[in-house]
Amino acid sequence: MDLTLWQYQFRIIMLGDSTVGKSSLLKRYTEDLFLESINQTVGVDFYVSFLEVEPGVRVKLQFWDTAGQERFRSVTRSYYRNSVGGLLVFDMTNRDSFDHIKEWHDEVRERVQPHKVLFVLVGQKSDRERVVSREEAEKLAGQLGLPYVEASAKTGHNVRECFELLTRRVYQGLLSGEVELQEGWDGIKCAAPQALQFQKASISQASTAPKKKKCCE
Ligand SMILES: Nc1nc2c(ncn2[C@@H]2O[C@H](COP(=O)(O)OP(=O)(O)O)[C@@H](O)[C@H]2O)c(=O)[nH]1
Ligand SMILES: [Mg+2]
Repeated sequence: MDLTLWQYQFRIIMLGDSTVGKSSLLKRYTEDLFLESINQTVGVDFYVSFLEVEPGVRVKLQFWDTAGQERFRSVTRSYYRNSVGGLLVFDMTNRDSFDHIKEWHDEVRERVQPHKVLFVLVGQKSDRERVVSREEAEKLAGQLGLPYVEASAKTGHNVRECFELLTRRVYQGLLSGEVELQEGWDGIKCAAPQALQFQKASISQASTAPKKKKCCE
């Protein structure tokens, strides 16, 4: 597979308290590595990976990882702004990190307006003894309207599922019109801008908006 070929690019952000294992999840997913003492992220880290969401439709995933500003609750607006997907991560062995999920969720939603970010809730460190039960995590996920996955960057359990679920959710959101390609916003990019222009023109001429919006056909 030629990895330089992609139809869409989604920008994804990692959210949640410091030390919940955001960088470890990314490292496990993109490099299949786990480090017991992972370096504190310095600057904003970028990771890239590719996923085929349906036959012939390849998505380039661009991940942004915080530079440890989350420790001081000082993540800047520019970090959120151009993102279409977010993994909301808490540590199942750390109740505070779970209690802060709603704040992360609300803060991001508020800051990205008028755009929308789609989330998946992740309970991390499933290899360790938990203090947050599956029931309460599922209840919160239900209240926020998000899917919930329990994972471990250490063992690799469900790591792929978290990222693939989020990617497919964004892709479905794109097809249904829940999220849209927009000029001047980098949350979603399309590899063929001319096709996008053409599609926009045909949508504005059509009396009813099509249900499926694909720019690369
Ligand atoms: N037991 C266990 N430890 C983990 C897991 N994920 C991360 N860690 C450890 O938790 C600490 C913080 O991880 P890090 O990825 O830097 O968290 P971040 O601050 O959210 O990016 C590191 O010492 C990791 O080795 C996991 O799934 N299980
Ligand atoms: Mg980190």
